[in-house]
Amino acid sequence: MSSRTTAEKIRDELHPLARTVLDNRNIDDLDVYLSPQYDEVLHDPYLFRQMQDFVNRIHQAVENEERIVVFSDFDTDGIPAAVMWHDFFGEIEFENFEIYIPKRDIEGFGLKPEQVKGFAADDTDLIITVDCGIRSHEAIEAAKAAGMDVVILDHHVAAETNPPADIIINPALEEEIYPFKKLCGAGVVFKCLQAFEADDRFDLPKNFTKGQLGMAAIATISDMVPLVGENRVLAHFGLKILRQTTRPGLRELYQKGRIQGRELTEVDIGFTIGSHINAASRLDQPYAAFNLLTTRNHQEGKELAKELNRLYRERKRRTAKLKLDVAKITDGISDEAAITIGSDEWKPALLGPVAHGLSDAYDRPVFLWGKMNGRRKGSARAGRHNVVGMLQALDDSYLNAYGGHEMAGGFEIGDVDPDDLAAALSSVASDHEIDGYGDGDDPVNLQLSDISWNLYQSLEKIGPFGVGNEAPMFRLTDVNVDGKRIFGAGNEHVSLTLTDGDSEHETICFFADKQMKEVKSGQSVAVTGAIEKTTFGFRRQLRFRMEEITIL
Ligand SMILES: [Mn+2]
Repeated sequence: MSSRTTAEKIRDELHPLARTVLDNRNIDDLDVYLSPQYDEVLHDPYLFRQMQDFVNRIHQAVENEERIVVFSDFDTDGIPAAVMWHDFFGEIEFENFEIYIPKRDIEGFGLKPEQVKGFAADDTDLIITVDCGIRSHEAIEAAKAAGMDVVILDHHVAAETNPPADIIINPALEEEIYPFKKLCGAGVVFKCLQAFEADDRFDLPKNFTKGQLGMAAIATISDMVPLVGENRVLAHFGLKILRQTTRPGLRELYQKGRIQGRELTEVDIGFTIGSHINAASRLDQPYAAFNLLTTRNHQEGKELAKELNRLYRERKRRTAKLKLDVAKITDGISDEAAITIGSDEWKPALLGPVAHGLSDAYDRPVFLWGKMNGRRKGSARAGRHNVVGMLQALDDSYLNAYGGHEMAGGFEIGDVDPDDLAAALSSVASDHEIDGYGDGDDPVNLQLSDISWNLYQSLEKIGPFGVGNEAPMFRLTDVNVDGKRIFGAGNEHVSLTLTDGDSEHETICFFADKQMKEVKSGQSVAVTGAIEKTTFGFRRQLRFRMEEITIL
C-alpha cells in the first residue's frame, strides 16, 4: 500500500519535463518503475526448473571437495560472472576450483573439446559453463564421456537441441518457466547466488549476495540486455553498490578513467568500465580484468588498473586504425541491406566496437570478419535487426559456428567465398527487422534554461537508461551557434556553444557526422540530444549530448 503512495508522490514531484517523459512511456507498474524494492521485485530463483537440482549439486561438490572448473566467457558479462563465483567460493572457504577464461581469438567463444581434455587430465569432477555453453554440444558430449558432470549457466539463444548437460539454467530456453527471459549471463549467476543464500546449508551472510550486485550491474549494463523488469532492478541497485565499492582494483580504475566513484552513472559503465574489461579479452589477456575485479590488495589493484588502462589504450589505437581501413572500403558503399566486409589481415577480436560504430552510422546490420589461426571469424552488430536470426537463417554451408543475441553476435565463416556470404546476409536482412524498433518516445521540446540539475535529478528516477529503457531525447527547437570546437585525437568530437539570447550552454557530440562538423558560428539550428551527468576529469558537470542537428 505504502509503495503506491511513494510512486505517485515521486511522479508528482518530478520536474515537469521529466513527468512528460514518464507519462509518454505508459509504464504499466509505476510502483516497480519509480521505487523498486529489492526484496519485492526480484523473482524467486527457485522458479528456474532446475535451480534446486543445481543447488544440491553444488552442495554435494563442496561437501565432497570435488574439483570444480568454472568456465566463463571472456567479455564484460562473463568476467563479472566469474568474479561472483570466485567470491562465492572464497566466502564459503572452498578452494578446489579453477576459474577458466578462454582467450578470445586463440580459443574462441564457448567450451571446446581440447579444453575438456585438459580439465579431465586435472581430475575435474564438475564443469560449470558461465555465459556460454548452450551451443557447446561437442565439448559437453566429450566431458560426459570422460565422466564429468556439466552444468550450463547461460542466456544465449539455444540450438534446436540442447547439449547433454546434467543441469541447464538459461532463461532464454523455450521450455524454461522462469518468468523473466532477458537476464544476462552474470544475471543468471546472481540468481544462483540468491538461491545459495536462501539455502541454510551454505550459511551465506545476508550482505554477501547484495555485495555482488555491482558485478551483475556492470554485466547487465554492458551486455546490451534490455534494462526492463529484473534487469532494471539489478542495474539500479548494482549502481549503488558500485558507487561505494571497496574493490581496490575498481577504485583505481575509476581514478584511471577520471571518474568520481560516488557519482558513477550507467554512462560511465558503458563508456569506461565495460570498455576496459572488454579490452583485456580483445587483446587476449582476460585475466587482467578478472584479477583487477577480484584482488583485495591495494598495491596490486593499482598495478592492475594501470595494466588494464594500457590494454584499453592499445585497443583504442588499434581499432582507430581498423576504422580507417574499414572506411576505405565503405566509402563508396552501395545500398546493400547488410554490410559484410573483412580482411585476412584483421584481428577478429578487435572488430566488435568497429562493427558497432558502423551499424550506428549506416543504420544497417554489420558483419565484419578477420582471420586468426587459419579461421575467418567475425563480429555482428545491429540496432534494428536480429543478427542471430540472420545468421541462423543462412544455409549451413556458410558458417562453421555462430551465436549471440539480437543486437550482437559472433560467427566463423565456413568454406565459402566471403562475397557469397555477404550476398546471403543481405538477402535475409529484411526478414529480421525487429518489430517496434524506433518506436521510442518523441523528443520533448525544452529551452536552454531548462537544462538544470533539478531536471537531471528527476530524470535519474526514470533511469538507468540503456537498451529497452532508452535515454529520453530532448529538442532545442531554435538556438544560435555561438562557438564551435572540434577535438579528440582524430578530430572526431564536436562541441558547440548554443545560446537563445537569455541562456548559454556548451553542448557536445561524440563521433560527430559530417553535418555536425560543418555547422558554423552564427547559424540558427535545432538540436536533439540527451541530458547527462559527467564527472570526467573529476569535475561534476551537466551536459547536453547532441545526437542530431538541423540547420534552420
Ligand atoms: Mn552474455
